[in-house]
Amino acid sequence: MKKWVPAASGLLAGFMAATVFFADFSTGPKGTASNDNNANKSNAEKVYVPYGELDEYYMLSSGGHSGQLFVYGLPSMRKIRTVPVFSPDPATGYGFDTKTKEMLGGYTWGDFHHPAISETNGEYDGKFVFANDVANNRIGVVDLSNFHTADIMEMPNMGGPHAGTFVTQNTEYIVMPTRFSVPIGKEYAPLDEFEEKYKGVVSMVTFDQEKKKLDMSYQIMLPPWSYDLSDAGKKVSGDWIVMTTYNTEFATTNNEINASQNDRDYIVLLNWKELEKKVAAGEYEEVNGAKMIDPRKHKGSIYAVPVAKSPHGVDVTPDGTRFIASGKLAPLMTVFSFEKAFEAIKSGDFETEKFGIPVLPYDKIVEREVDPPGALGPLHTQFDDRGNAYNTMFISSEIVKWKIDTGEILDRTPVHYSPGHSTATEGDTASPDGKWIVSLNKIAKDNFLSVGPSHPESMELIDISGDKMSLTYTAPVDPEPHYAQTIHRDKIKTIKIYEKDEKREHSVWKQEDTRIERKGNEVHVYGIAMRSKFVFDAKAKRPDEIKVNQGDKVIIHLTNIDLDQDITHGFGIMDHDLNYEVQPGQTSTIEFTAEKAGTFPIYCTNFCSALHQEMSGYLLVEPK
Ligand SMILES: [Cu+2]
Repeated sequence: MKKWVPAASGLLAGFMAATVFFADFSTGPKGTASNDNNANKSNAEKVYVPYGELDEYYMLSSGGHSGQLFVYGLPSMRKIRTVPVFSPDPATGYGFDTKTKEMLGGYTWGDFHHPAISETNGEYDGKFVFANDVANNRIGVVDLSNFHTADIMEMPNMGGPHAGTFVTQNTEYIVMPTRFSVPIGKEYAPLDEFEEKYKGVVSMVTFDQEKKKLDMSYQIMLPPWSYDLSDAGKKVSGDWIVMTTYNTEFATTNNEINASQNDRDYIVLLNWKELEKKVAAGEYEEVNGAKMIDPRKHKGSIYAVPVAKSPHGVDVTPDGTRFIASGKLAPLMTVFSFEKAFEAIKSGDFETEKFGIPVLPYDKIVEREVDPPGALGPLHTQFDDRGNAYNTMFISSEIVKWKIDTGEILDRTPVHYSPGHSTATEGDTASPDGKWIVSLNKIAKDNFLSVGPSHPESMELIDISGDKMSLTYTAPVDPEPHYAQTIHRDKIKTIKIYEKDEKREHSVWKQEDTRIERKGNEVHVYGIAMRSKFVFDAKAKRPDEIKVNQGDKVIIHLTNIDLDQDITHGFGIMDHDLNYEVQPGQTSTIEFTAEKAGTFPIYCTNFCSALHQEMSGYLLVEPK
């Protein structure tokens, strides 16, 4: 194991300065596996996916402030696709066509933290993946039938949904608790009035899978603590949500010191089934368009559990009986029992009350504290299929495997370096697969070719199928993933082409139906893209010409009538900052004002055939 020495004395200072020096940079994945199941396979063989075969898992990883979703194959760790969610992407035209531009709402970035795959009975069902935007109070959803963003919604009354995204066990709700407390509606209020006027708000979002629409069901007003991570219960705890908090000190400045004074912060326990009933019974106030429930006025469904200071992750065990909080500043994992919490709630056994929220007695809820010697900075817990938990240790740069039922430490492996989250195969479900875990490392200096002072981050693949963990492979990654979920490939069912829907608005399926219609200053183009040409108006002298007057509003509806897999066409207009794509069978619309007079080539930007180079046309803008 690597030795670590904090830059300043004391764990707190060392962690906060985030300047940790490692004595040994030489340990990395070794050439041979020590794992029993794979004793005869080298690490290279374990991750090699031969030509013609597919990876067994999809890893859906947050792209941090790139606003994108990264899709990796496991175990090869090959990047399969980048899916833009909160940021425009010229490669796919996302944020350029009318629909997606409207969905982005004028933002050009978002801070994507925690992907959550939709669940049925506590299992990933492979239909959708939800994501939070911490920067702009948004939630997004990617349709896993086409790996495109289907909807984005901005949430009122929030200060950054960091603690989400997590879904309840049948995707009844997507839970989005706030990181930065703000006054409701973000109205002006001096920081001296923090405790009284600022609030932490939890948004309970629903998703209509047929209409592919997000909606706000209700919000919960909570004290101005910071909500860090959350998880939803399963089975016996299926009606509950758990969330960690920090800054129960109400610090408003120098938070790295001032928000770490109390020995204990809280886990907030919410019963969403009960809250749902209260909202249905009208026990809410309308606040900026949201149904807001205040626990001080409507008791009986929100409780607090004291926990070691400044916790980060809280994760529910696959069987739903326990929740495990990880320390960040306290070097231990705490295992709490849902059953014991339910007993305390039933018998009204509360040690105190904070903001009208009953606080359950720590000693009566806790099952055990797990404190591996020398392991520091536990952040997150993942699970296997054999009753074991795996914790990332940010400061001591390792993953610790331990037995949930006994707290016994079974194994430890170094990672390189400073792991945040990790993702195990099917690791957040009621039945994890126990095959692989990927450590998402925040720092990876000296591991890859340098690209300058800022080095690539890394993701390390660890075989967890045997008794001992085996560090198998490491891959660099763009900045800066936070979390990922890993789903078996059998659960993902992608469509081959978009259905040929002749009634689809603005679609054209035959060359002879293409046309350019003028309505005052608006020019509507109903065109097609096919190998290897554009047809905007079949009856015109030049069917691939769009001629407008300077100042016209131009609306181009383009349908790709090549109904073959993977024959995607692009549509770029020179000097206009415009490029969008139409996948097979898709109709997309782009709008712009022809401000500049002149001659502008149009070309297909997505290689489609041998005569792709010829797939072009002209936009002619006649001067005023
Ligand atoms: Cu083309």
